[in-house]
Amino acid sequence: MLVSALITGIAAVHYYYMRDYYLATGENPTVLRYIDWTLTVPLMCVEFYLLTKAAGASKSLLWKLILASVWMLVAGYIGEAFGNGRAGFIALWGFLSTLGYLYVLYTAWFGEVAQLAAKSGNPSVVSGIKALAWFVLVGWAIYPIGYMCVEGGWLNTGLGMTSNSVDLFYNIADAINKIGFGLVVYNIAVTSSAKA
Ligand SMILES: *C/C=C(C)/C=C/C=C(C)/C=C/C1=C(C)CCCC1(C)C
Repeated sequence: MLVSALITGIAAVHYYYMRDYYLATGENPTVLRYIDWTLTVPLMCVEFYLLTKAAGASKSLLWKLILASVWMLVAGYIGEAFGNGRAGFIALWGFLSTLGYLYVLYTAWFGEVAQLAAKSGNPSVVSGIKALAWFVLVGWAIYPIGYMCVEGGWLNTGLGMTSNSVDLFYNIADAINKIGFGLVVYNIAVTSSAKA
């Protein structure tokens, strides 16, 4: 619960900064956005680790998840900040970023996290990890949609989406995922403590 509070708290502070930045410049707050994600997404990996720790999750699992998610964000930042409308560059870094995403997605659905959840023998951990895995599959997939709206991105050139849509998608996705993760973790905490 503490980690969930940190995630939403850190995001809240960054949203105030992002609002000020947007009002002052009229530009997308890309740097602030990625600073926020670089703190909050690894904390989501910490949640996966803590929830499966009793079933034997190792530190190396935690580091693999953190590394994959930071790779995803660094590659995405490079594509977004230095793309300058170049379609090939943006697609390449978007692809490289997606590799990190797929690693987290795989681990949550079929890999170590899923296996440890099954091993835990705790039904609220099993269903909670499944719910988080759904968030990673559906909620996290909104971000690449936003990314593809940047100038030179596939949805920008293909469907005429503007770079304003980037922030719209990112804002919606942040609300869904950060609050969603928090509610799932809260539910696990409440149902597990009721049984204990
Ligand atoms: C609270 C913030 C969260 C959960 C942020 C998640 C961000 C992503 C899942 C971003 C993914 C990206 C790709 C998979 C490819 C294109 C570049 C990114 C960084 C937007």
